[in-house]
Amino acid sequence: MSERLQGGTIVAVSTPSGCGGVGIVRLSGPNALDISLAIFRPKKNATNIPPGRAVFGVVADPEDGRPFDEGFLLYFRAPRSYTGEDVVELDLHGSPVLLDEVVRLAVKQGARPAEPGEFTLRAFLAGRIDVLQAEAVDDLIRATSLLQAKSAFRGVEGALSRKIAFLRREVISLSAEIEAEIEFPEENLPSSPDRYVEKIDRIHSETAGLIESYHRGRFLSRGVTIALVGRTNSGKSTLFNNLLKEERAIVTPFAGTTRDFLRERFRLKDASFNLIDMAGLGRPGSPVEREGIERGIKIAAEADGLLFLLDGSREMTQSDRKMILSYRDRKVILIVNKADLGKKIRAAALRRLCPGFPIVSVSALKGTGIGDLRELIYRTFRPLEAAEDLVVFRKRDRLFLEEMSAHLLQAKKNLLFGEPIETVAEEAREIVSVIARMTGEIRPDDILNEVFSRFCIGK
Ligand SMILES: Nc1nc2c(ncn2[C@@H]2O[C@H](COP(=O)(O)OP(=O)(O)O)[C@@H](O)[C@H]2O)c(=O)[nH]1
Ligand SMILES: [Mg+2]
Repeated sequence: MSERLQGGTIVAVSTPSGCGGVGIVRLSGPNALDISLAIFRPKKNATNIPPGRAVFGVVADPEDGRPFDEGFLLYFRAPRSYTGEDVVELDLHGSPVLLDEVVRLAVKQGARPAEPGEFTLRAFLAGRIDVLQAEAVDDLIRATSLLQAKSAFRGVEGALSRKIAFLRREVISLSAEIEAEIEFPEENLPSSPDRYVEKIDRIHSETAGLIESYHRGRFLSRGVTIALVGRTNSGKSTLFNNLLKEERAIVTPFAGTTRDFLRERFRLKDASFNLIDMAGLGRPGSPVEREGIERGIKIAAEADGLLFLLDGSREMTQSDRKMILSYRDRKVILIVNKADLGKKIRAAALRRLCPGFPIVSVSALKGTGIGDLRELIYRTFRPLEAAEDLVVFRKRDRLFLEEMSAHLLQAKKNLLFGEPIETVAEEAREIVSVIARMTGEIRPDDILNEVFSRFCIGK
């Protein structure tokens, strides 16, 4: 980290490693342009490089002058760049060998290889973004679904920062009122705990809303976990494979084929799901299967949603009914499988058993009804109502919010129990300092380390 806070010009390959049509080497710092022009030769002998315009040219080792690639140089003059410093991007062919060579040459010319997140750190140090926005940049890069990416982008734009700034203003105005009451007791300002309490409640409910959003954020970043449950041989593994569109799980006509559980990620539209296949519930045929069933029950208990499979070509048994009812309080889709073999289970009977659960009839083997099922899965288990929802993705931020919440509750308690008003003012000051740590306004090194060291190199 000590190195991170030093100046100088940094360089890194900013595109992912591997071959691609285009690869970008990025430099930032006072000598970004000079260093680049030692390696990059514009085709048209440009005496000055205009900022914000692509200049065509070749790259070469200054020692032998022989070009080894061609591409564009883009110059962003300070302070109008991502980092707030002079930034140059060299747009070349996406060959790792070639891009590494350009970085090596830039280092020879006096640049320093960038550490993970150092470009974004510089943007932060230049005051272009706060820590919350920097985190959002990383969330955006690492998003596993479009929904998460869209939500993270709102953070990059500063939606969470603005919300926190708003809460800060509210706390400061509360504390100003209280301070006035303390400072000028002779003016006999009416002490108004009710009004203070009301204000604290409002700030607290906004804070609690953000804390709550963290759970949705986890769905967005980790995917919603859905477990396939039902009796053995109902077709869980067949459906698992069908939903994933690959032959992942072993399928046989023998009961008890699946014992270990399988977990695979799949995407539906803008959302990401983790699907789990496991042993069929019911009476185990072997000790191995028994272990599988016990794990299965645990997995089902922890999953965010359940797909309950029934073999529709057979009558429902009493144990099927009991099993379904045991999941009464969960998010469940009831699936009547093996529709191609004729229907022994009537939807009406199922509906009576569990009025709240959506029911769909499919043939996992033939693939009929799978489109409807996908649509239903998406509608039932989709993590967010709208990408516009403000979401807190980071545990770090959740912890700060929880700290705020604790101080707010303490302040309220002090008011209600008639503690001296100074103690309430003290809580308000604590909250402002928590917010300052959260946004990076106060920035001890450990915060910087925690936030930026997890970035990719080149961002
Ligand atoms: N006819 C028919 N057979 C199916 C269907 N789905 C699964 N099966 C068969 O049922 C048997 C058990 O399937 P499997 O997926 O292993 O069930 P699991 O034990 O619940 O995982 C296999 O022989 C499958 O081919 C279906 O929709 N129609
Ligand atoms: Mg199976």
